[in-house]
Amino acid sequence: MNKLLAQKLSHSMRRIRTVEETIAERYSEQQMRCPTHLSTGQEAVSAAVGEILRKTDLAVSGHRAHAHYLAKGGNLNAMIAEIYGRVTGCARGKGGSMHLIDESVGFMGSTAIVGGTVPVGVGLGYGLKLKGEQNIAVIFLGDAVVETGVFYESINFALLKNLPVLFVCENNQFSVYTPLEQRQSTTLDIYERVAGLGVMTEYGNGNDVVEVYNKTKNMTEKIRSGGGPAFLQFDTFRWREHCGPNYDDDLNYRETSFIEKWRSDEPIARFEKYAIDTGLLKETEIQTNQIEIEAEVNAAFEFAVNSPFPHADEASKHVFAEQHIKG
Ligand SMILES: Cc1ncc(C[n+]2csc(CCOP(=O)(O)OP(=O)(O)O)c2C)c(N)n1
Repeated sequence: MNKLLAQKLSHSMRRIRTVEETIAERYSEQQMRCPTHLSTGQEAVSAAVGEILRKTDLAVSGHRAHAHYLAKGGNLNAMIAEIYGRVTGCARGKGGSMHLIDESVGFMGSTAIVGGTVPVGVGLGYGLKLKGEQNIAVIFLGDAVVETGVFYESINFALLKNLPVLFVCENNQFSVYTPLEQRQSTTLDIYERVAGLGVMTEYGNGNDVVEVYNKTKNMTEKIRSGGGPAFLQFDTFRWREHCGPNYDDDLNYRETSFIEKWRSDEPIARFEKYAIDTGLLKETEIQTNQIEIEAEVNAAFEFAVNSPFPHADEASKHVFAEQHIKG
């Protein structure tokens, strides 16, 4: 760890959190009219993986995609405008929070269908391999994706073709309100089951950005040198409700002791304590950084609010069906 990397990781995690918390704060203004799945508390995985990926690598995600899109270099103004349904949005205001895309930075899309982008990511990896490039395809997924059939088909194909694909599983231990142990056999942990399929795997604390960084770096190097697909499992914790801007701890689907354990080990405070204690960062630098981030985020919301809605003529433009018919 050096100072520059420490600055980047702190900046990236704070930027993601500030974006998510500003969405939560402003959601009740009723101008963001799409569902939003926030990543507050889960910032470390995106920040660390985002630092390692190259612009020419490709990434896909699911419904909880804001952090992945930003970490891959997606445009903040375009993301907020997308959530506001404006024509300046990254999907021209037609996708909303769950359908982010920016091909110019290799963020190849996110969808609301759990597991839906897994085969897409594997296909992207196949394309990269055929082109003989050293780039990799990253698939961000939640723990519930491991319950879908397409996940296993995709792993099989990635292995069969020895594809440069990295599966990054953020295990926040819940699928909406249902805990992992009511959905999956826990005889083996997720990464142990996946290892049984023959994939390189690694497991770590998803709230420890240094651990995520080191383990991901190590794995991406193996993939780039032809080692085939790999699966990373990072355990973490979502602060807010599954979908929406609120806290829902009053519903009691997560034990208070569980919430307190994870909240007390949250990724930003954990990392910055380490960085300050070891002289990598100063408190004043962090504060200045936060002020700059807030200015950037506020400007993005201003951009969105002042952008026009798409014209009605655009309704059937830039959609798959139209492309297909014209095809
Ligand atoms: C195929 C499919 N089944 C069910 C749903 C409803 N659904 C939306 S999000 C979600 C939970 C996903 O959990 P996980 O993948 O662990 O991600 P997290 O929300 O915890 O980040 C479910 C079941 C869906 N969108 N798609």
